[in-house]
Amino acid sequence: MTPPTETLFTKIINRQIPAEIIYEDDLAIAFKDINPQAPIHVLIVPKQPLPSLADAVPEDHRVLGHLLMTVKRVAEQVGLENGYRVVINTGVDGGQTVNHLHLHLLGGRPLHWPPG
Ligand code: IU
Repeated sequence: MTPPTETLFTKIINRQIPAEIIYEDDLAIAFKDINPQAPIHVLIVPKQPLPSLADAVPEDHRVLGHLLMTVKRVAEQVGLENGYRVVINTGVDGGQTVNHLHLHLLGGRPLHWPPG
């Protein structure tokens, strides 16, 4: 299990560092990725600092469901009517670099499969 640590995402949530925030509610925040991998690349982040999906417990089901519904809402908000991809990099082999759970919302061009 990844030890809980404060990451830059906590600082974004607390407005200690800037980000282009496009959605926020009690449980989640969404902001544009600083290094976009597609024309639209948004991160959906729980305010609760769960390090990764691998650290989730059954009691987290409400926030996990909320995150997916937030992806859908944000995808509609930014006009991704042709479809999109949702990615949760998890752990070292999953390519996770920030130890605060986040969902990547990618779209605005046809996306290839499989990913690298
Ligand atoms: P990953 O799944 O942990 O690899 O994704 C982390 C993402 O967070 C990555 O796409 C970064 O560009 C992005 N990011 C950001 O948007 N703003 C930040 O301050 C930091 C990382 I640190």
